[in-house]
Amino acid sequence: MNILVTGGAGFIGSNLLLQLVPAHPEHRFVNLDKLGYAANLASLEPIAAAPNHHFVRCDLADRAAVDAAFAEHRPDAVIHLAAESHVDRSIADPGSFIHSNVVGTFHLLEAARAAWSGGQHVFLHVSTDEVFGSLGADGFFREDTRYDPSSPYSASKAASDHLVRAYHRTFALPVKITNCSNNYGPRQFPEKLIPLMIARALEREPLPVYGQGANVRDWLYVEDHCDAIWQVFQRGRIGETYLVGGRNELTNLEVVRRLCHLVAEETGAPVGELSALIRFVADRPGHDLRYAIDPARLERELGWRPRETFDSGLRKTVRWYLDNRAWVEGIKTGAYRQWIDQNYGARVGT
Ligand code: NAD
Ligand code: TDX
Repeated sequence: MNILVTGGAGFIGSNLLLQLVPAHPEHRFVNLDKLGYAANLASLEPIAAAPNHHFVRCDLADRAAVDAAFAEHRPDAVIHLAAESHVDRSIADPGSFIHSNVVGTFHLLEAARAAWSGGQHVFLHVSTDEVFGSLGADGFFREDTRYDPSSPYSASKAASDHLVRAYHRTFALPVKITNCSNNYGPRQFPEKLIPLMIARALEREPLPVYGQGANVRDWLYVEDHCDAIWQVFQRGRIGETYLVGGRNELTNLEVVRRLCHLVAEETGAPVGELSALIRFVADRPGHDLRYAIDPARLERELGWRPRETFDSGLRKTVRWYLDNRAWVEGIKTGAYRQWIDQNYGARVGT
């Protein structure tokens, strides 16, 4: 089978392809990515020469380029991960989220609709729990939870989910959707909470916690998300949605404190020195209080279970960043420093 994976040079996409390419020589994986700031070809080095992995640089916002990629590679199936993915950047610059996440998804859907008639096809759209907005102290997101996005990022992902469902109902496109909670693990761009805090703790830079650090996220190790994506792709029902999460809720402050302990253990630094770097800074506008997934459908129908605990996954993650300092240093370009100054300069100064 020819499987088009979009966003395959990003965090989740590269981890997914590193699992699938060696394990499935019977499939050909076409990795389509525009190589935006969060992409990293160094993450794909272990599979760069694999005969069943083919990289295509393409921006989904460019309709003609998407049609040309479809015509050349004739995918039987799509796993759609490409998106602008960082909430804070969507507050600073919403337009790029509309182009990539909404218009890009529309172009991909149109290309699949034009190319596929009959036969065995799947369009798996990878989305987020942020489309549901915020929970209060109780309750869980389920497949029938009402959409209520808070940020330009989550609104753009909600719009893309709606488009994907509409193409199923209207044009019988064989779609599936997953909505997953917060991922962490190797190869995540150090703008997201966990890799940002690891990178800054190693440099003894202030650790900026928004508000009082009381917001709750439901963390899942990236390889467990990748397993869920592959199981839904293979065995999930057409037209269905599956929520993915590890039943692992923590406040942001708990996460940052655990990271300080782990980095201290792994490097021999005194934990007090790292914890003293924590700063409570101006909150994110529209900051959702709590996310929590009920993954019962995925567990019941497909037998999915996460393999990592938060302790084991977080330790693996810290070790990966320690063992791959060059990967992080390669990212710390002018553009990265500019983002850090823009988002944290005034906050950490206060
Ligand atoms: P990421 O930012 O690390 O990677 C996204 C990739 O998509 C990058 O390589 C980027 O170059 C590419 N891309 C962006 N716009 C594109 C365009 N217009 N055309 C082609 N390529 C484009 O993000 P990630 O964390 O790997 O997330 C992947 C997907 O999973 C996203 O759709 C995201 O919404 C979803 N998701 C992420 C999480 C999480 O915690 N990271 C949780 C649930 C769902
Ligand atoms: O510097 C920070 N300080 C801080 O307190 C950053 C970057 C984040 N935070 C807080 C905000 C959130 O409550 O930590 C929490 C996690 O923040 P992010 O890592 O930015 O993730 P989040 O906003 O929860 O969204 C993530 O999970 C869902 C991904 O970025 C999305 O792509 C995914 O859809």
